[in-house]
Amino acid sequence: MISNFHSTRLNGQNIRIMVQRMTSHINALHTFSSADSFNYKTFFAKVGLSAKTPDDIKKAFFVIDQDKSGFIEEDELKLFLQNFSAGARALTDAETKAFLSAGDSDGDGKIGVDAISRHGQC
Ligand SMILES: [Ca+2]
Repeated sequence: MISNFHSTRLNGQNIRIMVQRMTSHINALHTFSSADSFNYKTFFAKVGLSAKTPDDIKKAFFVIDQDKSGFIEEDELKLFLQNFSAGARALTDAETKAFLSAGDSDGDGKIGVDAISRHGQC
């Protein structure tokens, strides 16, 4: 048998489409269209990430982690909503900091994939 490992590798475009489909029938972004209205718990619940498997959540994480550093840094977090819709606004500084502090369990100023997975489970 020839391994099909390579055909199952993460594909950014496919993941992006998957994430967009998740949001297409739930107008989650509209809920947070005004400044400082963003709440990551409500957002995860609305897009259905709360009900996804850890693998699904990790796939979403790697879309947000644009430079593939393994962490979501403040800049990436700020543009978080634009991964779901290109026309979405950037988070405000207050929203970004609140989101960051919620996911930054060890105080290093960035969110690791494990932290995101934990959030998806709650
Ligand atoms: Ca990163």
